[in-house]
Formats: sequence, C-alpha cells, structure tokens
Amino acid sequence: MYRPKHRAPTRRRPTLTPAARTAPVAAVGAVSLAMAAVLGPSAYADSQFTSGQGSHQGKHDKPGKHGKPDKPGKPGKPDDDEHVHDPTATNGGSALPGDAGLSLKQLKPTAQPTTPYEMPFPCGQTWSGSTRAGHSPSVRSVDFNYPGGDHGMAVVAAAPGTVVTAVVGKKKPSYGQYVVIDHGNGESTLYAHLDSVLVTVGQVVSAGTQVGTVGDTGNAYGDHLHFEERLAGAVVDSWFHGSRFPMNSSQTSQNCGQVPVTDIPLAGDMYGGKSAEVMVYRRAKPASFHVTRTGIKERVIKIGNGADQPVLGDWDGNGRVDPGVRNPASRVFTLQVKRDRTEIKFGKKTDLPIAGNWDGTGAWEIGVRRPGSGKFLLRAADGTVTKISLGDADDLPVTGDWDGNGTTDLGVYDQTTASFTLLQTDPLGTQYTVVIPFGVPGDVPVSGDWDGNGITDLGVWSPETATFNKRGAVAPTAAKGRVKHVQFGRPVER
Ligand SMILES: [Ca+2]
Ligand SMILES: [Ca+2]
Ligand SMILES: [Ca+2]
Ligand SMILES: [Ca+2]
Repeated sequence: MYRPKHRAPTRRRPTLTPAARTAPVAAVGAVSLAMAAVLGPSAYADSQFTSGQGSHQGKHDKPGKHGKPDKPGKPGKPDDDEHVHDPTATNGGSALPGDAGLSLKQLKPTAQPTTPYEMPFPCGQTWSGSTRAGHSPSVRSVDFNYPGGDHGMAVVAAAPGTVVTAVVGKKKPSYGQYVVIDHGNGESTLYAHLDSVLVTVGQVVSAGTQVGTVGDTGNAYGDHLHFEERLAGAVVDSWFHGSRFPMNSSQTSQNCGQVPVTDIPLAGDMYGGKSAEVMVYRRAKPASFHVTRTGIKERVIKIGNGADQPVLGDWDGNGRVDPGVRNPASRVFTLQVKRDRTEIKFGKKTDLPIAGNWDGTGAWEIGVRRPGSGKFLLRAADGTVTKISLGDADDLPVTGDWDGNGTTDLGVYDQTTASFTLLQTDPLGTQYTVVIPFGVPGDVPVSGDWDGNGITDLGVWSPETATFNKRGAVAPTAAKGRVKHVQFGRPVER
C-alpha cells in the first residue's frame, strides 16, 4: 500500500500544485539530535468540526411542541411572587434599564442571543414556563414547572460554558441554592431555587450537563426552576433552539446532547523523552491542552479560549515543544514558554496556524496554512515569508521532520481520500511529493515521533472514537508499518 521511499514525484490529482522550488533546502548532515527529537504540530479540523455540529443540529431541527399556555403565577402552586432577590448575592441579576415596573407586554422583545441556548431540562421533557407582574428581578425571568411534579427533576446547562457561581446552602435567601454559567460574549444563564447543586465554580460544562435538581430553596413557595438568560448581567428574553420562548406556554426540551466538538488532536515531545506524547486541545472556556503521560495523570495546560486554534512548537529551542494558540479574529499567535508569552500577529483570519523549525537551527518559527489557496506561508524569525504550494484548497496541514535532518518539512492530509502528501527533498535539493494512504475518510491527521528515532511519524485521530492511530515505521515513507492505538480525548457525538 505504501509507496517506496524516494520514488518519483507523485501526482495525487491532476490539480495538485507542484511544489515550489523556493522552499528552504535541507542542510544535509546538519542533524541535531535535540531538534530531531522535537516534533511537528499537527492538525486543525475547524471545518470538519463545524460541519459536524451543523449536521447534528439539523438532526434535531424539529419544531418544539407547544402545549396550552400555563397560567401565570401557577394557581395552587404559589411561588416567589413576593420575594426580593438578595442584592448581596454573587451574580444576582438585574432588570434591563427601563424594564422596571412594566409588564412583559409593555416591553420590547430582546434580540436573539449569540449563545445557542436549549431548554435547561433533559432532552424530550416538556415543561411549562411562566412569569408574572413583579417577577424579580425581571418579568423576563422564567419560572418552569413540570406537570408530573418538579421536586428533584434534573436541571441541565442550557448551553456550553463555565460555572461562575455555585451557591450552596439550604438556608440561603433569595435565589436559594443557585448556579450561574458564563457562556462568553457577555451572556450567562442562572438556575435558582435548586434542591441540589452538582457543579462547582470553574467547571466547564456542555449543553446538557446536569447542574442540579429542582427545589424550593430560598425565597420560593413551592418547587420550580427560576431561570434567566442574561446579557451583561441584565435579564433578557429567553430563547431556546433559535426561537424566543413564548411566555406562559409549554415546550419540549431539545437539549439533546449537542455536545459541541471541542477536541483537536496534536502530538509532540513536551518532556524531553524523545518520543511524542499525544494530546488534545479542548476548545472550552478556558481552553486547555490535555497531555498524556505514560503512567501519570494527564496534564492540563490552560491557554486560550474556545475560538482559539492550537499550535505546538519549541519556542525557546530547548528541544521540547511548548504550547501556543492563535486567535483567528485578532490573528495573534500567543507562544508560551513557562510563564513567558510571546505574541506575533501573522496570517489571515481564515488561516490555520502551523509551526516548525524552518531553518533547522535554534527555536521554531511559525507559519500558516491558507485554506482555499493551498499554500503554506512560513514566517522566518526576521519576519520574512516563504510561500509554498502543496495540496488542495481543503487539505489539512501536517508538519514534521520526514527525513530527520532537523528541518521541519511540510505535508497535507486529504480527509476525503484519507491520504497524506508529504513534501520531500532529495540530496540534490530537488523537491518531490510522496502519497501515503493512512486512516479512513474523516480522520484528522496527527504527526509525532512515536518511537523517538528523530524522524517524525504519521498518525490520525478518529473523531468518532477519539482514538489516535499511530503509524509506526522507520520513516513516514517506509512501506512497512505497525499501527498502535491510543484512545484519548472526547469523541464527537453525531
Ligand atoms: Ca521548548
Ligand atoms: Ca529555527
Ligand atoms: Ca527535514
Ligand atoms: Ca520516528
């Protein structure tokens, strides 16, 4: 299946762009063992992840059931009409300026939030939501009741986010036991009067993660969930599944495990053990690298946020890779060595970050893969840029030292054909490509020196099973290879 080493240039497709001749020519013989031990960064799969999320949402794109409207105030089940929320409570909500004293009918509806909220109950449950005049802190707050009885029912996160408040204590006033989740963009949700709280401050939650159970703690006269969607701390209209919640109605939860895909696989030698650790970058808030260490608990390095793209490189040239991220909006790379952070602005918003030792000496440099154009842009330490064409518009970048000479080489992975195309340089400096089929369509490429021989090896990560399949061979272009599997990271739910 694998092509022999040093075969003639392979044209994978008629559209394959010939390798540019302007790429730095490898310095043959300048093998640095230290540098050879460090590995290329790996894969980015934004486009795939985005489409995966989209298709998942589509699957649940059924209209919610709307039952008959509920009477405000729930006769026979009075609740917190009279109470005033404790102003000293952390993250207590407020009414929007101008909302105070007005009924919901007199208020202008608020705009659709950025956060894709679902109802704060498990998939398929139908709850009625109501408000009433004087509902504190805002008439836009929703009191939810369950027809079969509320007490002890699961309350789940309406969207992914980070728990910023978790008040525990059955005697707490006002909201009683409650949780606030920050969803970014100034948006947050509040879940109040809980009978139990099952999350802690700082915990990163997915949509559907249980945060507690329904109760009547605090200023409530009967079990119910008091729920608020907030913008900058002020209560706004609640939206679920892309629609404004019609107050005093029943709706079925479509909070059906739309766990956003957050893990991006990478590999590199972070600890000087020569062989590469596999890791994932988990795009939560805050985001973090989760690194495997044989026999040791996984290490978590917090850096970046959910929208950032991970990049690994040896920023200080000590032979071990360091974490980095790129913010696509600001185009700024943040390269971290211990507590020092270096920021470099490079590339376009739609670019994917890469890094490698382009010149074969000292620390690594950064670069980008430009989707659409099929080009790599390699940035030298002095800021000069080398452009190299390789692969198709939608190929994913993969980097590594394919020949072990200490200079990082380029490659791409085509997710449709499940094949790598590696750019090689022969001893005379002539460049050619080698195609190596590996993995199955949809896999995400990862490269790393699995055996620590100084030559970067190939691998893929299966999003369905969160499994790294590491191709073990003397060189990535070698015909024979044994595959080792390591399950790590969170699988995509489809
Ligand atoms: Ca380093
Ligand atoms: Ca360098
Ligand atoms: Ca090389
Ligand atoms: Ca190797």
